[in-house]
Amino acid sequence: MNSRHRVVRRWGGPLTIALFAVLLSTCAFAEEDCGKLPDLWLPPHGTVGLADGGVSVQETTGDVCQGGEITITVTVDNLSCGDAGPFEVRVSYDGTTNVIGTQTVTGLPGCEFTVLTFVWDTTDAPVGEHEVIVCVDTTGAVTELVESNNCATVDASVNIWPNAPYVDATKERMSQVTEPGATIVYEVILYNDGCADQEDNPGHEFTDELPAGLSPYGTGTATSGTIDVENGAIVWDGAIPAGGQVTLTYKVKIDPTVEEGTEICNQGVVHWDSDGDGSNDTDEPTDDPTTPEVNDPTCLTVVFEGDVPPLSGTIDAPTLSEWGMLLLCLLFAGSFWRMVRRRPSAA
Ligand SMILES: [Ca+2]
Ligand SMILES: [Ca+2]
Ligand SMILES: [Ca+2]
Ligand SMILES: [Ca+2]
Repeated sequence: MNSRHRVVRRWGGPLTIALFAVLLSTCAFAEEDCGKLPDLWLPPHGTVGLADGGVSVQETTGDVCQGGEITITVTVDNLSCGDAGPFEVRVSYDGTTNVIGTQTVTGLPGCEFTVLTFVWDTTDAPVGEHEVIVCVDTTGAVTELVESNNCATVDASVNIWPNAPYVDATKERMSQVTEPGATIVYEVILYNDGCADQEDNPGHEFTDELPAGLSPYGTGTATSGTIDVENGAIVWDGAIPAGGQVTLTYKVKIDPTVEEGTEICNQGVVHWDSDGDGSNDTDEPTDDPTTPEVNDPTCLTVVFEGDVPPLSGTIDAPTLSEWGMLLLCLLFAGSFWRMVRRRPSAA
């Protein structure tokens, strides 16, 4: 399973954090209700300095296959020294209307915090990437110093994967020299983020129709399955296990007559089975992983080798320094002297 980068953002804002720092000193001395309004908020994950050395936890247990459970942990803090009465905490996904769960907190004294856990049964949740959001005092039961810091994003990219294959691919050019006649190596990675294996179904699982100016060259390799050339196209047949990947490597030759400056772009296509019924029904183009654009072709520009400027930072071949030359001369002179002296005794 892909472990996607998790982002925690949209927390109450810098003002709330500044206020937290100021009120922390007040809280240190607050034994009783100070007469101020309470202020509920959701301190960013890892925030230290909560009551009794507490540290804020705002996280999910991460990606699951559809039907699996995601546990969501949230920390609600009362930023002010004023006590808060009962209030509701609601966790939702992709906005505030898709409710995962609601819990009632009976009250939160000034400067105290509480940790709640919610369990998200994803049986009926849509597959794909979701944002998990938590909001406090959703019914407006508590009058607070600040009302605008009551929602936060717990996880901006938690994935629910289908119980079927979910296949995508990257295609990267591994060769630097792009002159006419040069050999170019491509590496294609086919990966299956779904929760079911992609089988070797009827028809190819991958094809790369080479554009004008490129021809297949040599034999490709695959970490599993069978790679071949068919009517000038690279083709692959095989299975991709759930959560696994297959790497294809193949070579092409740039046509010797291609003009300098020509840009040659193309993409491979994965053919996969989105509903797991044993027939490939979905085509997905490859992505060039070296560019920020998604699902973009992999390109090269034909450049004559003689025109390529030397790599910056290259160093000239080392030359002997003057001292080195002097030393070398002395060594030569020394061995010559010994040779001359030995000759009479050898005779
Ligand atoms: Ca608040
Ligand atoms: Ca096949
Ligand atoms: Ca299918
Ligand atoms: Ca790209």
